[in-house]
Amino acid sequence: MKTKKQPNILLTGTPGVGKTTLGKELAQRTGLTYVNIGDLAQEGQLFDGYDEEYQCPILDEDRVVDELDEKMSEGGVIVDYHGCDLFPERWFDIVFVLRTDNTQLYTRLEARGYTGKKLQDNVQCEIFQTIYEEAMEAYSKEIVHQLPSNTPEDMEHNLDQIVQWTEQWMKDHN
Ligand code: DAT
Repeated sequence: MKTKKQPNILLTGTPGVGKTTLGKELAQRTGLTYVNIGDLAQEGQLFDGYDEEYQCPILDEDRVVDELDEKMSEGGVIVDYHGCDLFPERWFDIVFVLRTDNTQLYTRLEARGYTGKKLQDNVQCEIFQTIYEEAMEAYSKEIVHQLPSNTPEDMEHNLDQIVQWTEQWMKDHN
């Protein structure tokens, strides 16, 4: 197996918790590559059908995994997705689940134009900590960390923590 010089990081959590904002800034600060799974699927049309209820295309998970597998084995990738059990466990060195208080999240998703069932289901997903539980099932518990993401101060603190972790990982592996 090839040894990686840079770690792979998964940023996951309910839509609206701040994965994209954090991931892009993290890429700037660490030099790692940011990959948004939604965008990747859109660009490659990696879809398999259409979800009428949520009015969105359904991700073709196998094709997404195939598309990224080689890049992941090289390391240095920050993956952003609102789910986590579709990826091979071996891909990630650490998993961060961003968490947002539900009133805060409601406001953010409403601003994004979510309404009705889509808005309610996403807020409920956060209340039931669905993605956190999915992450704890899919990955070794020691590598799964929750990060509060309510304020700009939280964002800055999270960035600092992950940058520090990344630097340490690279010292330990090079
Ligand atoms: P996601 O990629 O998880 O869907 P996002 O990065 O697009 O989320 O963020 C959604 C909105 O919330 C966006 O307007 C930025 C804002 N936001 C994200 N994290 C925040 C934080 N920690 N404090 C305040 N606002 C935040």
